[in-house]
Amino acid sequence: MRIVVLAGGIGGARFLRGLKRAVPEADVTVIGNTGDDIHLFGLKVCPDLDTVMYTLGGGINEEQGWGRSDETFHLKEELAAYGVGPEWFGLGDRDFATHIVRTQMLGAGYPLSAVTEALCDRWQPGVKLIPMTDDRVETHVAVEVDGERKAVHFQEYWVRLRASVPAQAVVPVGAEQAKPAPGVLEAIAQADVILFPPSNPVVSIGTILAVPGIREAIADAGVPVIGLSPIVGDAPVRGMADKVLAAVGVESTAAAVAEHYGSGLLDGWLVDTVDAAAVERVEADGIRCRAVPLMMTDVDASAQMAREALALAEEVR
Ligand code: GDP
Ligand code: FO1
Ligand code: CA
Repeated sequence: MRIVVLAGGIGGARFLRGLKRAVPEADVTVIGNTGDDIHLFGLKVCPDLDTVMYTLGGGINEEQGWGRSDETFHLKEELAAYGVGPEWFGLGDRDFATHIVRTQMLGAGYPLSAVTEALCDRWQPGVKLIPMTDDRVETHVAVEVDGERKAVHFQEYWVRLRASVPAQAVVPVGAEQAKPAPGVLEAIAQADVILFPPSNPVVSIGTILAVPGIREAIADAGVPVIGLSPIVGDAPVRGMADKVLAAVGVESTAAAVAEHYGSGLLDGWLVDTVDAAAVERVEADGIRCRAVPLMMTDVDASAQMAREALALAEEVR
C-alpha cells in the first residue's frame, strides 16, 4: 500500500517513526515542508527536512526533537567571537556539516530534491523524503513591535521572539510561484492513502498545501485523506501552534483544525480521547472522526496512532 505523508518537523517525524513500525518503510513517501528554510552564515538550512531525516536516521537530539545528538557548538561560539550572528539560532557543529554539504551541492546546480536524496544516502531514513518544492519558499510572519508593523522570517518569530507577539498574518513568500518538486504530484496520484500527521496545520501542512497543484492533487486523488490532531485538550502538545492558528482565524481546538482543512480535503480525522466530545461536531461537517490516544510518548504509541489512521482510511474508503 502506497502511503503519502505531508510532514513538518517534530510532529511529523515522530509520527513517521511510528508509521515505519506499522507498515513496510518502502511504502512511504514523505512530502516535507521547506517554508521554514533559512539562509544563515551563507548556508541553506532546512529544519523540517533535517528533523525528519535525523529522526528516522537515528541522528536526532531526542530531548530537543531537532538538531543532532551528541552536539557541540564551537563553530557558533567562534562566529560569535567575531560578532557574527544570529546568536539566537542554535546551529551545532555536526549539524553545520549538513548545511555545508547542502549549500555546496545547491551551488553546483543540483536541485534541493536531489540534494535531499544525497543527504538521505547517508542517513537512510527508510522512507522516500521529497521537499515540497525545489523553489525558494520562505514563511514570513507579520507582527507589530513597538507600534510598528513588520514582517519577520518564521524562524525569527518562532525561535527569537518565541511567538510572544501576536501573529497578524502568516505568508509563505514565493509559494504562489513555486512548483511541486519532481515526484510530489506523482506520489500523490499513485497513493492509496494520504496522511496528515499531527504537524502544524498552518506553517507545516498549510505551507505544503500552498504550493500550487498539491492541494488540488490531494483533493483529486480519490483516496482516503486522514489527519491526526496536533491539538489535544484545546492546546498544542508542544510549540506555539495556537499563535499561528489565531493568525488565520482558527481556534485551537481539534474540531476547528479539522474544519480548517475541510471536508473537501479531509475524509477522516483522529482526535485524542480527551477531545472525544469533538467527534460529533467533526462528523456533522462531513468528516469521519474517531477519538483515540494521540500522545506520542514513545514509538509504540506513535505506531498505534498510525494503525488507527490506516484503520480509519479503510472505514471511509
Ligand atoms: P515542527 O516543524 O517541529 O514544529 O513540527 P510539526 O509541524 O511536524 O509538528 C508540530 C506539532 O506537533 C505541534 O503543533 C504539536 O502540537 C504537535 N505534536 C507534538 N507532539 C505531539 C504528540 O505527541 N501528539 C500530538 N497529537 N501532537 C503532537
Ligand atoms: N528551534 C529552537 O527553538 N531554537 C533553535 O535554536 C533551533 C535551532 C535549529 C537548528 C537546526 C534545525 O534543523 C532546527 C532548529 N530549531 C530550533 C528547530 C526548528 O527551527 C523549529 O522547531 C521548527 O522549524 C518550528 O517549526
Ligand atoms: Ca517546522
